Amino acid sequence: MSYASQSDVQTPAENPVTGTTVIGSSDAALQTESNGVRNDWSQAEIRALFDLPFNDLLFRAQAVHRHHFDANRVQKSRLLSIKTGGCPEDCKYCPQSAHFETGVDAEKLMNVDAVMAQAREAKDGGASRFCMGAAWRSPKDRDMGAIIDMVQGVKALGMETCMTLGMLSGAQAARLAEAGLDYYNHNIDTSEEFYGEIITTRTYQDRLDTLEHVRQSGMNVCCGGIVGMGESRDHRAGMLMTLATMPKHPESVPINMLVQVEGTPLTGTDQLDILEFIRTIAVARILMPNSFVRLSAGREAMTDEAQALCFLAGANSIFCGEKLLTTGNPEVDQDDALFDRLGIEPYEVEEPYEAEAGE
Ligand code: SAM
Ligand code: DTB
Ligand code: SF4
Repeated sequence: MSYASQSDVQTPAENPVTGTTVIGSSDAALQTESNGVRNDWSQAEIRALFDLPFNDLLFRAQAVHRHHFDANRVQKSRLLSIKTGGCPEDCKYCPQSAHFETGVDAEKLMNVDAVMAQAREAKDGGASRFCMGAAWRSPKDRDMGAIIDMVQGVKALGMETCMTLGMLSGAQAARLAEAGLDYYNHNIDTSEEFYGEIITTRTYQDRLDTLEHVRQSGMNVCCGGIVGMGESRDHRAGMLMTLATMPKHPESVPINMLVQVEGTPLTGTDQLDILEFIRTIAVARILMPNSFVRLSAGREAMTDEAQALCFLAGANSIFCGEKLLTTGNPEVDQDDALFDRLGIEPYEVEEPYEAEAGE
């Protein structure tokens, strides 16, 4: 059934993620698709969503979004690079890889006090989650003590914690979960078919193995990817299919627009049409209706209008603060002004995700 024919009658529904009552549609297809989260999407179905007329796709994504979330709320996370540069991996998009001359110098792991000072600042700036990133292939056991102190310290401030440290063993994931880490970010980055064009120092299966360790540990999974790396629409559909066919969808799905950094092999790649980026957000929203879809890297180069369309397409999370890990992000005042103009309120602290059985 087409959503274009949906009735105007709206019924309040309980949002499974935020617990708030939202206005949803009474349309039968929407109820089925959005309440019974699906994990069996096919490549053809996903490609058909991408191929919809833009207005139909956005209408449909917004309908799904409203059924699950307050459409006027966006979650804010703050990023900090706790260990910058000198990474042994060769990800062609990344300014922190030691394989490329990008002007990003290798630094040591920050000390816990310095991280805490940044976390306090992030909290004062309205972030509800603090995400700490390290340019590692995987953490060394000798670093785990400091990492755990950071998790516990930031949690004590009343913020949610997220880390992205590279590949984890099952034992490392269990240790982080035990320390109270709320989210682990580990992106699949692109489709399995395109992966080898972008990274040669690890495999797609390595990524999936770590994601499985994180899932088994009980932590929330934050997993998404990058678009604008020269991939095809089928590759974008394939990336979303991997995410949307996981036995349980990632609770958080960052969609990054490639930030082209001088010195990385992907500099000079044809810019992806911003409307195609917005389509990717919309399709992610339809496929994973209970997940927070994060409009991640690339916002600095986007107009306010493009970002507004991303929110209309179902993005409901951003990184706030002038810096991502090593590259720029919009000024806080600029984001506040945009939220005001759009009537968007930030989530204070995101409610824990409570997935239903079978998701
Ligand atoms: N080293 C860890 C890893 O790769 O999992 C954690 C840090 S890594 C920088 C985290 C993510 O940042 C990558 O998976 C990628 O999706 C994203 N990223 C890195 N460089 C980027 C760029 N230039 N543009 C957009 N996203 C980027
Ligand atoms: C994610 O998906 N995007 C963030 C976060 N997870 C760690 C990182 C974006 C990095 C952009 C390039 C940089 O600033 O170095
Ligand atoms: Fe290293 Fe992560 Fe950058 Fe790849 S994306 S080079 S693993 S920091």
